Amino acid sequence: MDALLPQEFVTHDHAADLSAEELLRAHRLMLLARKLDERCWILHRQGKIAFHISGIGQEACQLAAGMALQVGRDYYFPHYRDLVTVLALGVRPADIFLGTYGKAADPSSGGRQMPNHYNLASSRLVTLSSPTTTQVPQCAGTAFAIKLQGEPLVAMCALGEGATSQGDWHEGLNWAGVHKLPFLCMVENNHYAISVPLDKQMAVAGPAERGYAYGMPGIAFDGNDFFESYNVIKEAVERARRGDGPALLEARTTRLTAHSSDDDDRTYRDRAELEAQKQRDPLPRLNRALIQRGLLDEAGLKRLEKEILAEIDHAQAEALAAPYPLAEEALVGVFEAGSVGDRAVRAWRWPGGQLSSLAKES
Ligand SMILES: Cc1ncc(C[n+]2csc(CCOP(=O)(O)OP(=O)(O)O)c2C)c(N)n1
Ligand SMILES: [Mg+2]
Repeated sequence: MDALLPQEFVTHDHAADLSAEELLRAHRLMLLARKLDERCWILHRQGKIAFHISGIGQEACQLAAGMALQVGRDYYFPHYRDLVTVLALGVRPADIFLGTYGKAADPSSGGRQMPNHYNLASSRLVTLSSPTTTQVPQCAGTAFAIKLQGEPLVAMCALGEGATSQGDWHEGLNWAGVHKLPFLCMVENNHYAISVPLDKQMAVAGPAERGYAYGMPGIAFDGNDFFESYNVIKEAVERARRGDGPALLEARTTRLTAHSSDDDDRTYRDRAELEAQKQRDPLPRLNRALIQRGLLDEAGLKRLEKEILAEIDHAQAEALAAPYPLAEEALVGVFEAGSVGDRAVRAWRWPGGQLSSLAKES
């Protein structure tokens, strides 16, 4: 069974419904994510942060997901590359730096997790575990709860194509298909799982072909084209919201960096192939689209870049000035309440999404 093409799935040009303000907001978010991502690479190479994993090249489908969901109502279980999605869902640039620097006010984990494990309770952005694919059955379970409660909501998760080889993917999609859940799975197919290429991962052209086996449409689309991505994702969200069941969305995209700051992709990736992929970079494509629509010009783009860099400087300074977690509170939120060795530990609480005062049991 071949994957569906966007034109076989999309019944309405949803992107045409986006107002000029929404398009400008979307574009600003993509540019902000790109510049923030680039800053993290610089900080890593300067030895100022320990780790970074990048969304560069994958922003169009990620942004489309962030724009298609109802913020604070629908649930999103992110992929670790989803920087622009989480910004669209309300995470602040300063929060990204708080996580990257491992500061106490990091809203994801209070500086205890690796960066990129995004979490914002008030936006129903659910943190991911480091083992890949665990978010898929968690998302299916959430979609099951939504269905039982009869709410007009959806639960969406994202992951890489390599992670679809994990059993969790099968279990989550099968459950969602059997129960016809308001569930969406977006596979960001960047054709590599660290160094392992797609054709060593699966014998089909891409994960979307597997939708048929789970009883849901599998749609392969250009994940580097914001408008096509938005049309497919919005259609799938609306379909799931009205009770017409789950969808498997395969965003064909490009990883334009090494896997992470700790990877040297020159050992396994042909430079000519990478250069060719750069022609598909989603950011210049969205820049051009807005310029063609008369919403932006070259001078306006330069001004926007300057404004965004200043915003990033400000966010970075805020995070840099923030305190680190206290050493004696290192176990809080890591272990369940009780005692660990000779230490008594209290569970982590989330009043209003903020880290609570981390008092020790006496
Ligand atoms: C269960 C598990 N196995 C291995 C890893 C190590 N690991 C982290 S990312 C990754 C590659 C994932 O590739 P893919 O799913 O294609 O996502 P991408 O990084 O390309 O976006 C691996 C093997 C892990 N985190 N969890
Ligand atoms: Mg991949």
